[in-house]
Amino acid sequence: MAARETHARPTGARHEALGLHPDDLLEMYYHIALARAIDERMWVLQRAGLVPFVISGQGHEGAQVGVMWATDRTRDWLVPYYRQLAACLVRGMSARDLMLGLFAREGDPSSGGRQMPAHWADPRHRIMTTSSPVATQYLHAVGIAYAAKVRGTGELVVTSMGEGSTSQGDWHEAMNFAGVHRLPVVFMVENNRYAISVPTRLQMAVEDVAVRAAGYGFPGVVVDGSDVLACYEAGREAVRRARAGEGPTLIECKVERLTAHSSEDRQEKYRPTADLEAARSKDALVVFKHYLEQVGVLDEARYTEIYRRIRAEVNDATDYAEARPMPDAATVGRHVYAEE
Ligand SMILES: Cc1ncc(C[n+]2csc(CCOP(=O)(O)OP(=O)(O)O)c2C)c(N)n1
Ligand SMILES: [Mg+2]
Repeated sequence: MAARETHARPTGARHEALGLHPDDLLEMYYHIALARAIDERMWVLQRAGLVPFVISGQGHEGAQVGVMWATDRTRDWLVPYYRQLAACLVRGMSARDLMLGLFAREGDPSSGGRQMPAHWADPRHRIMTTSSPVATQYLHAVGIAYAAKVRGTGELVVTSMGEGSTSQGDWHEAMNFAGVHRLPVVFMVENNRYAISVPTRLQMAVEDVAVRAAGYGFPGVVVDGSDVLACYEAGREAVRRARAGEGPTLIECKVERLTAHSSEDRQEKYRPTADLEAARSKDALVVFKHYLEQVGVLDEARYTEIYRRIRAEVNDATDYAEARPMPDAATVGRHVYAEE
């Protein structure tokens, strides 16, 4: 984290009540903007035929950065889902790491170039591998949280998924087990109102996923995912509860999916244009920038500097990953069959 150069006087602004320094806010904004820039570059590379597939975190970044900012990046765990590019950046993965995975190159920390894109993992940063069947990550998170509790390590686990995935039995089993054993886990649901083309009203008979937490004996809260500070505040309280042995919390962030489900989807087939336009007005990247300008933390010079840094990082990561070799063909059986 950058040295604290800013010494603004107290103004009664929301971030001050949360104990966030202006330099924290700038770092949070940088992570949101970097995630967006990497994601946008991924689409360009996919459309150019250089990489096979993209599934986007665009519209989810503010919620992820807000909640993750409340965790301890040296000891807590993340069991991510495919839209959590921004969460992985907060945990310490670099633009190069992410691009290595996209290009499936040697040295990709997620899988050594073996998994499809967006199946994030990084043992160096306690990011557990993302499984393709949705909702399995909640079970993995609960297993890690159970181990942390038994061992008394004081660690906690954050995991996340979309609202559609909460229809899976795995989700309910994980919620129940975590509630019974009061496990140190922060459950996120990133509710973007669609599961591919299926809208929420065809997926569940309640308005908010969060109400279901009551059935498992712990709190569920709804947060506006475009409000980064509100997400941070919810994350902080969930982390406090987990650390104090009070058990899990479910944080439902209402977010917007700003792209099609993936590069294999055409959302204009099922999503009205007005719906997408309304979503764009709830983009945390824009909303948070306005906040930072209002409280005098972000000015033209800082903004230009942040984007100069981001452009350089994304260009470097793209060139670096593209130039790396493919994994050695002789290692094709690694992690599948035992090696001599
Ligand atoms: C068990 C399982 N069923 C179906 C799929 C195919 N699938 C991948 S993503 C997805 C939609 C998930 O929607 P949601 O949980 O709302 O997450 P979002 O993509 O909207 O963030 C589906 C059905 C899968 N990967 N795993
Ligand atoms: Mg969804």
